[in-house]
Amino acid sequence: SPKMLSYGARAGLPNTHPLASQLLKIMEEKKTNLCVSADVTSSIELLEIAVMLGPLICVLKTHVDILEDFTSDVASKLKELAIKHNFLIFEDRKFADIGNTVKHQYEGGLYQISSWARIINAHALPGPGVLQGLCPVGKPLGHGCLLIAQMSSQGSLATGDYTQAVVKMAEDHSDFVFGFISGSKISEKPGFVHMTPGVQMQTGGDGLGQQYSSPEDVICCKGSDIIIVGRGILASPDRLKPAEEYRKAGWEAYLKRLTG
Ligand code: 5IU
Repeated sequence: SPKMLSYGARAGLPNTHPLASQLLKIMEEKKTNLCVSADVTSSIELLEIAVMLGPLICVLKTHVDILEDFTSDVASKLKELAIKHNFLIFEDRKFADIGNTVKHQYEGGLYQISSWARIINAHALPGPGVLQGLCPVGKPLGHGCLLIAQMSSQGSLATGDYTQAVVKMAEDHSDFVFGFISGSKISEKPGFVHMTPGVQMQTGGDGLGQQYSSPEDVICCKGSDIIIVGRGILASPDRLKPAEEYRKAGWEAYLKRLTG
């Protein structure tokens, strides 16, 4: 298993993006590498998840466009909860258009994502123009972007040379890109943060292409930094208990990786 620097040590390196620094410090302080994917359709439920699980997570991942009742007030409340419980909000928007279009999608429309999400992600597929559109909106606000280098779904085309080209694009735009969505550690640069979706204690799939790995495998064997867990936590009637189990499993896998 890949032995590595601690989250805290990486936070203090000179080339670490300020948002990556903030995130790595949160992880160290709260002893959590858990990102909850709050894939719910009601705003009240989203806010309940943020209230209840806020203390256990480093990142809350949202899909704002699946909410049936979004208002700017929901975004304001989410921001308050993020400050109160010290987590970052990640809108999993997967920007994938030309620069001019993604610029509007990021700052405008119904959701005004740049006004409340500290983290967004983008596909590298359109080329660097996607970042040229997003960066002027997000960078002045201190936000950052993850590039999607691999996907957890079966038959994903984001593999091999494509993944390597994404790593290169991230390195060329490290003033705004601070990490990756990937299944494993794909960059040797310790300032980059790797976040991995498709995580459950019970491996297997969901029948719609999703493929699951365990926290231990993702953090300890694959060398990723953060586990992203949705239904592994949300499908349970008592979400607090599985969230604490995932936090503990992710953290113990990290400690195991640290000590080799
Ligand atoms: N997500 C993935 N795989 C990916 C990417 C994003 O599952 O490659 I990029 C999102 C989709 C969903 C969450 O919002 O992560 C995973 O949810 P479950 O843990 O419920 O499968």
